[in-house]
Amino acid sequence: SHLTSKDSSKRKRVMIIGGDGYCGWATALHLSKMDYEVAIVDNLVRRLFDHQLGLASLTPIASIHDRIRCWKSLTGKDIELYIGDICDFEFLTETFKSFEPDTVVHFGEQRSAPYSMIDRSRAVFTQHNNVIGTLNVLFAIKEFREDCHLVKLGTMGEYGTPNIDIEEGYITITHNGRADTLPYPKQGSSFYHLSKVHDSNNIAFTCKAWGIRATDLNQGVVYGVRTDETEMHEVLCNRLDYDAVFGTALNRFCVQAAVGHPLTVYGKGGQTRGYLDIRDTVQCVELAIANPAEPGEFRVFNQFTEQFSVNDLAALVTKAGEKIGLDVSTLSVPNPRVEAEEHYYNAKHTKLVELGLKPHILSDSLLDSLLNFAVQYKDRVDRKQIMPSVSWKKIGAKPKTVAA
Ligand code: NAD
Ligand code: USQ
Repeated sequence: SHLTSKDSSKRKRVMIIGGDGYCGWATALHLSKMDYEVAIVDNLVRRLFDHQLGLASLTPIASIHDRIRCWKSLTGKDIELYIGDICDFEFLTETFKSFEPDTVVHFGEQRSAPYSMIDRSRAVFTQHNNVIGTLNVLFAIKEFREDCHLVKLGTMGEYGTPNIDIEEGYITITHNGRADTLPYPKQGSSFYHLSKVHDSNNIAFTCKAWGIRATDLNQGVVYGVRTDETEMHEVLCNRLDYDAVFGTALNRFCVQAAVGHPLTVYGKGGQTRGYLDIRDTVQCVELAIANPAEPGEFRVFNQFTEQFSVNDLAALVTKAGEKIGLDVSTLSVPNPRVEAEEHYYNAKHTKLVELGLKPHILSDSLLDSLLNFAVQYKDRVDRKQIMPSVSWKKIGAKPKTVAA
């Protein structure tokens, strides 16, 4: 009825694209808990990749329908669900007209660098899915919801590993006596990371041309699995990827330690990246939503809390594993990627802290709990999925099956 009409309700309406995934599911529950009106948009393609590649999350994950029903029964809160592909503009139009979002949080992309380097068709899929999906979101905002704030998940990997400090989005350069503040140079090192660079360019342009308000969250590597909301019930449990295609560094090392597999350090192990706890992912996204960008503003935040090299992580997991009685060894794996293995790295990350982020820094207790979590599910681990099988140099034009 008009009494509960969407625009008159004071609760902010947040559409979470990719809300069935690792970051998106945790964020959807957190925002629902914080009394935002939440809708999930997802085409479940991530679950299909698992089937196609023969992979599975360490944790058993319930269907999105069961997840949402369970949340409703525990909290009384509704999460709306729209199943479909954002590359289909008619579908996206319907979701916008029906839900009328004040904020769109866009997690809905193919996010694995190795997946994008399997073969030509996966490289093309990744860039099409990510770039066209984001373009459609920009057009939907322009056409149907021009005041809607776009919170877009980018990646620290857009910057690469330059031999100077990494700023948050922009750098002021003086050249031949003139100065300007320009987009920070981008050097993605996979077709996936480059898809995010292309997205950033499209978003920046539409902020200028159409007055879109957008926040690009250049997130580092996420670790952990539990958040306050997902641990309320086993049906709400989040996914935890440990395989060589979708698993990320620290999560993989904890699962490897739990099953007695040597830690897979690629190359020299000096690769340094920004990392953050998934509990901080949900906090950062909430801060960005609560403090929106201005119309026409293209705001960039570097979303991570600490820097580690791969060797640092291996040492931390080795020490934490020993404490709970695991015998952890490390294996130097020939690097399947093309990347710097020893390099300077110093990236700014102050803007989210200025908005109030209280970081969960990587502690002994978190490592201990993540390791124990992995031990609890260790019978589900398929050891054949641990060693990398996708090579940046051997990427082929022909469709490849990735089997160990
Ligand atoms: P994920 O694969 O677990 O989740 C992505 C979700 O998006 C999936 O549920 C998938 O089905 C959905 N999706 C993909 N394409 C879609 C489309 N065309 N239409 C509708 N839904 C679609 O990934 P994640 O780890 O949760 O990452 C979420 C976002 O955060 C990604 O954009 C990723 O690049 C970014 N990010 C992730 C990490 C990390 O460490 N996991 C780090 C930095 C940035
Ligand atoms: N690495 C190892 N051993 C492993 C796995 C990874 O040495 O077993 C190394 C990689 O070579 C790389 C680094 O660890 O140098 C990080 O690799 P990763 O797989 O953890 O992360 P990455 O491929 O960069 O991608 C992940 C997410 C992606 C997100 C990105 C943030 O999958 O969606 O964008 O982290 S960032 O790294 O800041 O670009």
